[in-house]
Amino acid sequence: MKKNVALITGINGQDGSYLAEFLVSKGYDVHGIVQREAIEDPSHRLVNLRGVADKITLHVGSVDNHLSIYKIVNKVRPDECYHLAAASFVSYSLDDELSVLSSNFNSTHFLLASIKELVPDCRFYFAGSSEMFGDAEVSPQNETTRFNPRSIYGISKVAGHHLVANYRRHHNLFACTGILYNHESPRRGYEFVTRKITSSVAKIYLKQADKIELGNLDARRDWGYAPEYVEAMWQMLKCDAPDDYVIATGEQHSVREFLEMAFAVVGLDYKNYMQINQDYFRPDEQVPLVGDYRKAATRFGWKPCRKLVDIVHEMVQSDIQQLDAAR
Ligand code: F7E
Repeated sequence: MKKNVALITGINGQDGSYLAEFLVSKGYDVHGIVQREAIEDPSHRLVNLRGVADKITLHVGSVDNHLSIYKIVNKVRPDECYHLAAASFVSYSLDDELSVLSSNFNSTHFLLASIKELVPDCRFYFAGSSEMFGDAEVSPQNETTRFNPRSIYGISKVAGHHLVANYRRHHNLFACTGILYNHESPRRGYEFVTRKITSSVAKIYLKQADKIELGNLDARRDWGYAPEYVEAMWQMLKCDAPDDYVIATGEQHSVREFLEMAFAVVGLDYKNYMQINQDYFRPDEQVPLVGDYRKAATRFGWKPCRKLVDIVHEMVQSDIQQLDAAR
């Protein structure tokens, strides 16, 4: 029997690598698009794909280049395409950020246009974000909540989402947006607050550092577990009809709570190591970003399982092991 073929952009990132592992376990023929630099420097840039490297096919290409995307889609002829690649760090400065807008929007457009032309039956997943709600007007947010983005990143995701909805309506593509809230794991990038904390705790514990600098400890987020969130992406594409879904835990925690949990893993008190740095502050949020995932639960039975305290534990332990192994 012919295997299902999946194409993933951003395959070497946190979500892409978990999704690749998940789809391989489901018997898929998995293909991914990576930049030339990743192939040249696999020990750093393809590290997340270690477990499945010999079971997947990587294609060098640029999601910013229509011809490059078109050729890969034509070669792979996917049944499902997961568009995860994006400039994803959130900054509220509007200076020098236009490249985020054009690159995030164009890559989505190039993929959708290539799919429509070459493989119109291919099911398409677009990685939306809670940043689309931005300065949210209600809490928790669901699929009917008005978008009110406050960062170029959020604006780029709202624009991509509208593009997806247009291809669905006017070109009959099976295209979905997953509006994912923060989701963490040992593969999270070091620039995000959770990994910044767990990697610093590991360094402090191993006496390789003596402080951690953070911004607003009272900022709150809805933090889930990345491996569970990639399953929701796949489940969305398995539904009878395309639609958009909020994927979240419905619980909010502060950065301070995350810090406490992370230091508790190694039996230390964060107050002895903390330094506040105003550079990392962002404008205050009036209404917290917390997601209502009931539509996903009702339609395809998705629910978050892993508790934040267990996610934090896994991340700290993994960072300690990595530092230990490098000694
Ligand atoms: O910030 C606060 C910061 O950078 C979380 C991306 O995956 O999720 C992620 O975006 C919170 C914010 O993630 C520091 O102000 C305090 O309130 O980990 P973050 P994010 O901006 O929420 C969404 C859903 C995405 O789609 C994005 O792509 O933590 N915070 N002190 C700090 N944040 C950082 N980075 N560094 C600090 O020192």
